Amino acid sequence: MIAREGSQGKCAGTRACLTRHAGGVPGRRYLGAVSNPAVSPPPDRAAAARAIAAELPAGRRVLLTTHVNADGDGTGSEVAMWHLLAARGLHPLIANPTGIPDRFAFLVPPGADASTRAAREIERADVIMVLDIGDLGRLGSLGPLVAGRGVPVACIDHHVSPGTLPPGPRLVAPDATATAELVYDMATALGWEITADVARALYVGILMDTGGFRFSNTTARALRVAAALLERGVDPEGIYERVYASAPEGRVRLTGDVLQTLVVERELGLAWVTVPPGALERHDATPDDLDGIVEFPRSIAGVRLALMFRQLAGGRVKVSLRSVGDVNVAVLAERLGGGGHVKAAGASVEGPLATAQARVLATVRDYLSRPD
Ligand SMILES: [Mn+2]
Repeated sequence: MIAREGSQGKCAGTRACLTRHAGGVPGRRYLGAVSNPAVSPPPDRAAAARAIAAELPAGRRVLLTTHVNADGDGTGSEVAMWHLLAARGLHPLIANPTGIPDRFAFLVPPGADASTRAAREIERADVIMVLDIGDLGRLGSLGPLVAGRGVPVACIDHHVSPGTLPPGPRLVAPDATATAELVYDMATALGWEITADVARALYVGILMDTGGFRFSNTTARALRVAAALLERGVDPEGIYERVYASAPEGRVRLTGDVLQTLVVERELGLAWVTVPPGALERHDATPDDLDGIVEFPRSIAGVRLALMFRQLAGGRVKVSLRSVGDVNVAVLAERLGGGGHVKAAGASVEGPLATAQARVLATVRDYLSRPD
């Protein structure tokens, strides 16, 4: 399923290699070195990076956060930024509204994750940096605390969103493959060294947001950035094993339960699944274990739009939307009060489950029969 590289560049991970490539000039060739220099950032991203860096003199306490149910991109971007800032004499801490999923725990340095005391750390922060989301609403219980804090709130993100965060510098580019790509751009624009730890975290972000380099956001540039990260010491097979092939038994059994609910409407190219009530608890699973299940209905021949429904604790219903071809789920999600990307989006709609499902299905059937 996932292409694996059998060998790495011959200087990967060595100190000499890291020194030689740090801040490398595009196009320059190094005698005796693999010739894949840093991928240079576009001017607008470089300018945005400098505006964020202006808020980051040494000594500041920087609180890093991401959306509820952090994914590989949110976590990888936070961890990479933690290393980058710590190396520059700042005091970064990660504080998320929900815990970091187990499968990404190997990325997190000891003491870096303060999510269990997030509220207290928000009070102590000089700067807040929100990664992989631009909306207060997706910060869960931390949203009001961030909104009321009164310190600069920097944002690095690649989502299409209304951007409801408090004022602060922004590095937002919906055309970026992943937030991790933007963190890479920020580091290269500022000449900050991409160490092996930074590279590994950023690679996980790009890998997960492209579904293992398969989705439509797998751009040539994303692959160039991934190649540059490999040259800084990333072990692709080791990372594949950690994030894709270390599933708890419950995740596989949960997948089985969810797929039992599959409904397909062939005429419209529509397919959906529903997380059965109590399934997460039954399999000792977390919302992270649902990641990727919607790819199964999407993988059916002729399906253009796949949905997954899940009842949330607060009574609302989360719907995940994935599309094939020209179906734009960013537009659909917006009609439902959510947002996201052209081929992957989500919304939280009013429950209960049956009502939400009926409303969402009416909206998407209408869209699929009359696309504009
Ligand atoms: Mn992302």
